[in-house]
Amino acid sequence: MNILVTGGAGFIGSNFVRHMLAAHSDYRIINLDKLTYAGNLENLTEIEKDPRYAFEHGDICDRSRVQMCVVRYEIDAIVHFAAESHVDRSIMGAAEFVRTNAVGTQVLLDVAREMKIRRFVQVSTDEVYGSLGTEGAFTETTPLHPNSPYSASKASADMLALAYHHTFGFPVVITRCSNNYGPYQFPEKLIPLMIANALADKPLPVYGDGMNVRDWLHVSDHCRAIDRVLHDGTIGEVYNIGGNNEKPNLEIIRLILRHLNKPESLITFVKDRPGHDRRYAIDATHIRKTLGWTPSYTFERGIAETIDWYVEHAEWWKRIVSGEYMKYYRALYENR
Ligand code: NAD
Ligand code: TDX
Repeated sequence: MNILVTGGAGFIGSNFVRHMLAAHSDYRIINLDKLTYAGNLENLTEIEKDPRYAFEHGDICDRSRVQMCVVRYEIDAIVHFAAESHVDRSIMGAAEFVRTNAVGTQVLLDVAREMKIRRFVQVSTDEVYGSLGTEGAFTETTPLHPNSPYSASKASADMLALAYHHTFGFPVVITRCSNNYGPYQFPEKLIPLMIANALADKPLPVYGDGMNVRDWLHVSDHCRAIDRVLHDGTIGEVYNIGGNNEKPNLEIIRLILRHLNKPESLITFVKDRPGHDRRYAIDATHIRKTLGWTPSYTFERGIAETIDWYVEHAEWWKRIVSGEYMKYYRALYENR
């Protein structure tokens, strides 16, 4: 099978490319990525010379570029990760989110339909469901209620994908996963940001009261779930993916500090994120029952391995947290 992965130089995409090459010896993986600030070919150095892998630099909004990839590599299936993915950046400016996440998905769907692609996996997020109170969990039938420009743009993409299925019978499947953690996550996100700051003895900026809850899943378990949905998911269906692992942000931050032997005095409460969703929790019964997927990582093991990975790969994130990134960091956190 020849698979076009979009956004394969990002956090989850690069873990997925590695997973697929390891799990399927006869597959070819083509990575189409624009290399935005979040795309980093260093995430793929281990496999870049594998003859079953190819990189194509390009934008998913560029129709002819997408068409060329599909024809040249005789693509059978598309797994679509490429996105602007950070909620805080979407609050600073929504234009790129609408362009890549909504319009980019429409361009991909159009080309894929024209070229009779056999399967299209739309990689989405639990954030499209909005925010929960203290009880309950999102199921696949929970109405969409996106609250941030980021989640609104992802919900638009999901709606387009489902509309292409309904209208044209196009073979779409959608996955909606909870928060991922693991190696190669861009340091703007909670866990790598807190690890990097703690290692540098810098303040850890906690939004609001630190009691917002996220449902954390190791990235390799997410990749295994997408692999299952790609192969055996029912066309037109949505699959929630999550590990039943809800944690308030402060608990995660304290755990990181303990693991690194750093003082809790580094914790600094800052102004809340505007429109901050209070709690996410995923009910993953559907994928567990129908596709037999279960997470393999416990959170204790996954988070310990992840913190150690960032300690051992300081050169990877130190290259990122200089230059352009510092401009963004100052704009978001200075005087907050
Ligand atoms: P990321 O920001 O680390 O990576 C995004 C990748 O997409 C980068 O390599 C970037 O260069 C590429 N890209 C951006 N715009 C592009 C464009 N116009 N054309 C081609 N490539 C482009 O993101 P991530 O955290 O790996 O998330 C990947 C996907 O998974 C996203 O669709 C996101 O919504 C979804 N998701 C993420 C999480 C999470 O916790 N990180 C959870 C659920 C779902
Ligand atoms: O500096 C910070 N301080 C802080 O308190 C940052 C960056 C985050 N937070 C809080 C906000 C959230 O409650 O930590 C929590 C997690 O924040 P993020 O890492 O930005 O993730 P989140 O907003 O939950 O969105 C993530 O999960 C779903 C991904 O970024 C999305 O791409 C995915 O769809």
